Amino acid sequence: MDSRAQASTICSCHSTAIADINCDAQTSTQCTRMSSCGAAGCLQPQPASGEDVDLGYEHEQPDEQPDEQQRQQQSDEHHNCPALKPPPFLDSRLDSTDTVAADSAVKAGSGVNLGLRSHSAAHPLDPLTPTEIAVAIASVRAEGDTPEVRDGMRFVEVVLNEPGKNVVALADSHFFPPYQPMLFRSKASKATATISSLQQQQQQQLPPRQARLVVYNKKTNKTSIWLVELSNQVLNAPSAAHRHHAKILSSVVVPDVQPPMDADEYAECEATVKGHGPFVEAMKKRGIDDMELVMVDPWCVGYYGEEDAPSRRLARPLVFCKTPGACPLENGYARPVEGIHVLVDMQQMKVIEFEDRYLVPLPPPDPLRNYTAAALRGGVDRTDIKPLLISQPEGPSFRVNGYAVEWQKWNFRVGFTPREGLVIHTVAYNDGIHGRRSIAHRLSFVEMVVPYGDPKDPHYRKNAFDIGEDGLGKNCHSLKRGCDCLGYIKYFDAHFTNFHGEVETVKNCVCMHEEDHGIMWKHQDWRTGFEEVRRSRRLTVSFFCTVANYEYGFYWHFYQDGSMEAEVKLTGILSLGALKADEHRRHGTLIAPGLYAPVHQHFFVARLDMAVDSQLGEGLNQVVEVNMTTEESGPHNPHNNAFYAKETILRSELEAQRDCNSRTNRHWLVRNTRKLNRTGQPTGYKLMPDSNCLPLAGSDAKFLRRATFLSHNLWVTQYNRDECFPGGEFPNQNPRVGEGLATWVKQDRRLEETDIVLWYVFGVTHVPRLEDWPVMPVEHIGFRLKPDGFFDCSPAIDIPPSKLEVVEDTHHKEQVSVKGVTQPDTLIATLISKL
Ligand SMILES: [Cu+2]
Repeated sequence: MDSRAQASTICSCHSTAIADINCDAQTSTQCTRMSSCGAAGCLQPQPASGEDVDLGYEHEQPDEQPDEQQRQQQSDEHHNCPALKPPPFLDSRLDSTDTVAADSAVKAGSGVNLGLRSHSAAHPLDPLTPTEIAVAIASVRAEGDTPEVRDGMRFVEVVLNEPGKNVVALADSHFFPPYQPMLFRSKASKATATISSLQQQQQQQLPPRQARLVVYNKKTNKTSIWLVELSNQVLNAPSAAHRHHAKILSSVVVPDVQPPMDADEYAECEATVKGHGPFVEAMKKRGIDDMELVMVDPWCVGYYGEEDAPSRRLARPLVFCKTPGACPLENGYARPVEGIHVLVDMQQMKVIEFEDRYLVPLPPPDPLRNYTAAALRGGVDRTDIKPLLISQPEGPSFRVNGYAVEWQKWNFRVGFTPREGLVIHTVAYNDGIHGRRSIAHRLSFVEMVVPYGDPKDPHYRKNAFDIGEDGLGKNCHSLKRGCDCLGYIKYFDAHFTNFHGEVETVKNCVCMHEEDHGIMWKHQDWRTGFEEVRRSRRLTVSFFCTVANYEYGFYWHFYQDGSMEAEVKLTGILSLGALKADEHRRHGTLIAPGLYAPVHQHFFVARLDMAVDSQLGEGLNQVVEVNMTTEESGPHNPHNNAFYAKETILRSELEAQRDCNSRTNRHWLVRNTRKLNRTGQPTGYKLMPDSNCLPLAGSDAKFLRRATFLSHNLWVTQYNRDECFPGGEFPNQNPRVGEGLATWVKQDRRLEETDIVLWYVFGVTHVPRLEDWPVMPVEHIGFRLKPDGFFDCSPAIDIPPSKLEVVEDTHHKEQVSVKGVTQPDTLIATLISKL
């Protein structure tokens, strides 16, 4: 919940500006969202800078990059600030908000060229453009039978209806010519093309893009799903009126569901509760007269019984109160208001239940509650941090073309949805003479659950499904270079609908950059002192979101040894309760006098649609569980030292419900069933768990009805394009037990050689610490995907040696060397001279 309120953000790195703020003054804020349409229903699509609405894939694009002069012109057109010019090999559609290094000596053509074609048309996996979103919304709205129906439409989600894998493969045959030769279009020119080759081209044209809309009707309380075809002709129509008529492919009312809540609803709910007479009286009883100090955080009600049925759209807010006379940037979560029961009908937008049940004094203002810079926090910031600058004078080693990314030998596409946030599509590795080898079709986070362990009201009701009830993508942040990200950054924007059908853009919400990552490999010959060492570098793609009091950062790291890592960074503010003076609860941690943080868990579900050495959709993968096993004592193990990696094929979906086991170093391999490496073993990638846990709530806990997928750490399913969200698409107030993953696997589909989807469930049990207050230092959790027999030797062997660095300080310059170690060049020269 939250960001709720399109809450404006102030970056803490703007310390100068903030330090100048008088706490009594109204602070200025920066809105991170920009609407391209002023009023509900108004169709004024504003194409993004450089946005190309030409969806005709039939145009052959030139292989060559534009010449230097053209590149310079393009760059100048898009960049008013000379210091912010991108290197010319970067996407020419970069706009002025793309932050790039100010290094002047950027060489054209540096970076690796894997044959990625430049293109101006959208790839079928590109997220919807603002124009496409606006056209889809206008078309659906126009379908409303009456003005009342049209007025009641609220647009929960408008996303690309992702095409089938065959369509993606066809498109990739254009973007990555060596990959799919059988689909690669004939290169014959139109002038000389034969009739058959023209027919072939026609057949190979990609289908029009489609949008999928989730629409909630506030008047009827009905939820519907729409599919709209976005034809080229409509998007290029001369007037807005014509653009209303995109083709409606289907519309279905989904019974018995409540779609995710929206920031607009949260803001309205807060205002409604603060205007409710009995609530105002209850606040007065607690000494609160100024409703401006009150914070109302709506939480979804979950499903505990028929009273929570989705025939009503419900929220149970939590209430907090800031301190009178304190700074407007005060941490308001430090003073929870206990004992008030409020139930809000979010459709009618009115309080339908209110009860002032008991009185707990507000915690006294905690002097350690704030997290602003020193002047406002009332503390002292440390002063001994020297500048640390990331310098990439030749630019980055990645290349970007639209949403396609190449880095070193990796290539993939960036996607973004309001629900999942960042999506990584079509991950592949360029493996020399073996060509472009596929690893995964689609990677994303598809559900979260955060259950709390305190049995008392209101905490027992806190079981947030942050993806299905709210959405990670639509709560994302605009990131800022120097604060959120360091170095040479490529940012991607995200375009959404808001609740009223207006298109909003969050600039710079996905950050991509390179990071030094310490040592990749190293060996020193102890006899000669000869040493080889290579530094590791990783490419990091990430986004951050705020869900009520918490922040989550989602990172995908790509390494030079063929590994990938998924990492979640948890930070933000604890969800707190107030205690009476003499009260103690064992279900949490006392943070400050009267202030208490209940224990809880954070669970994440990653959906990994794998394609190891498979062409997309080919279905030649299987999953093998590996357990390190102690050899039985006997003639084969006379010294009792033997152990081995025991492999078990997970042959069906019911067999493939597995849990982590650190005692056996359990992990899972996704193997290609046909492709062998040089030792005759199947090629594969392994899923390596990090620390993990399972739910600590009793098996009869009500939230587990909706979260049956938490009962195992690993699930494996046969790919089905309709199976996307493990708790179903609408977990909010969901009365159905075990909907989603737990139901799908009852089919027990075969997994021995098929198109595999891994569902990895991982979590952290959070026993709050005093050190998590007032804002929690990042907690890390994640997993790795590592090649296992995929390559014939270390793919990191070809990383070149780094140059020795010259360290400069104010007194002297010296060459860095390690005492006792002969430099390689010197040693090699010596060895050669002895030959
Ligand atoms: Cu936590």
